[in-house]
Amino acid sequence: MNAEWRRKDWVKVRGVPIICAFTQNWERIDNFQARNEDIIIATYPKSGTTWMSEIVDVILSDGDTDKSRRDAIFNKVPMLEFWAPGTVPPGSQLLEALPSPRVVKTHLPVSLFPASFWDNSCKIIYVARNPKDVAVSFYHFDKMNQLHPEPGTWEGYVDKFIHGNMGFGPWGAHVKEFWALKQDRNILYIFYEDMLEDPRREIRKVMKFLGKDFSEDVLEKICLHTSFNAMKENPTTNYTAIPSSIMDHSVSPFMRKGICGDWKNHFTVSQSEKFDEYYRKEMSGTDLSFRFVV
Ligand code: PPS
Repeated sequence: MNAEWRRKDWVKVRGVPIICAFTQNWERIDNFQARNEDIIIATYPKSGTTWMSEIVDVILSDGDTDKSRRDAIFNKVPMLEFWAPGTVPPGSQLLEALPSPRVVKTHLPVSLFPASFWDNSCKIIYVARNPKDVAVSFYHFDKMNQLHPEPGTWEGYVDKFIHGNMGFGPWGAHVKEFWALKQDRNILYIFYEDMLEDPRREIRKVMKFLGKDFSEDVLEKICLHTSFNAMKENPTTNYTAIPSSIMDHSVSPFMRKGICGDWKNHFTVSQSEKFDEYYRKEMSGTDLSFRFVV
């Protein structure tokens, strides 16, 4: 990868910290032309995006898991804002070449959503995860992803998370904005912890949202294909096909643990108490809540 983009600090786009390399030619995002049939998978980073992407892809393949192995997840479900100039082409460009129905991955908060997503009433699947596990997963990801700034110490990282100094901005605003919008927009809001607890139930919700109805056998096949272990072993979903100059899996694998509660192995008691206080403040005045154990 071009050294110019390595370990650069976030660059703000209209106040939102974004991976430096992604911020080149931002008009490609603002002017992105959505299509009516587009399905958007929107998330705060490390909340189950890849899991949901593979679920949606295999649902659109009518449960044909061989078909879903046709290409790497980042080509089948391009991330709109991604770009590693000189190494990986812009997600917006990959999307332009895909036939409908396209599945679009994005971590952009509502304020940076291209207007055409709303104008076309695209279906949006939002996946949210408890912030303690998000912070842990993001920390390990920042360490292995060379396009991100170095995360520094875990102690400092907890403070950065609480103050919203994170790639794609503060977690709380992200999850709350989509929660508030789901009343009026075409948004299916799903929790990572619910997917872990009962994947069949949550996959059924996604099927229904996409207008699909499969037999229990096909549903079982989708569950197995999208289990953590299957996705960790599958080279099309485990991100090992991304150049190692971008993601260094020897530092931390992309498919790391896939559980709820790894935060207990990272937070000290005082960090956890401070974080609980932050979480209480963030969630006050909303009916949104998260599970920290399943
Ligand atoms: S990214 O980079 O923001 O798109 O990452 P994202 O895919 O949102 O989140 C990565 C975390 O999701 C876990 N994961 C899964 N968990 C359970 N089951 C399945 N199938 C699955 N696929 C991915 C992945 O391991 C990351 O979580 P951590 O806690 O780091 O293991």
